Amino acid sequence: MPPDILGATVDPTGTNVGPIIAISTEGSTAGQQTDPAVAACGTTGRWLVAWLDTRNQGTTGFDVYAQQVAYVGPGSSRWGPTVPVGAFTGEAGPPAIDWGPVDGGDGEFLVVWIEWQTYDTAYARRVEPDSNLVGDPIVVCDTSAIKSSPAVAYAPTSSDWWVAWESG
Ligand SMILES: [Ca+2]
Repeated sequence: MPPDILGATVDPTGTNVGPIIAISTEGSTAGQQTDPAVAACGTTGRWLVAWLDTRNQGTTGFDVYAQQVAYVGPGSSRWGPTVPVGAFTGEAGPPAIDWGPVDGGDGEFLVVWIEWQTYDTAYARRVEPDSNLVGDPIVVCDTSAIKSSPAVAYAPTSSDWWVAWESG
């Protein structure tokens, strides 16, 4: 069986683990879903899970998709649509993700990944807490160095994102 993305809530003491749910539901019908990353929205309480996806391997190769999950107490369930965060014709690498209160409302998630086209490019994509994608993917770094292992965090004091990756 090709890999899918599963998840579960775990309470702070680790004594109560919620039911395991399917976050990607393509299973054996549409490629492989691997390498998940997750962040929580500080206002809605929902999580956004992003992963590497080969559902369109014949056309766009490795892509990054994302799906929100809501707490339903106890446990969790899928919320809203699965969205294509990065679906270029090149090969995407595993994503990283964080959430920040960037707009004074429900904030935004930022998903980052490395994309191989003719060389490696570090990309970021803004995702709103209703799963809308904001604008086009943002080019963070397009030098010709080999890149991998992106990471991202939000800094509330400066209202900036910090993106890091392995280079060379
Ligand atoms: Ca792709």
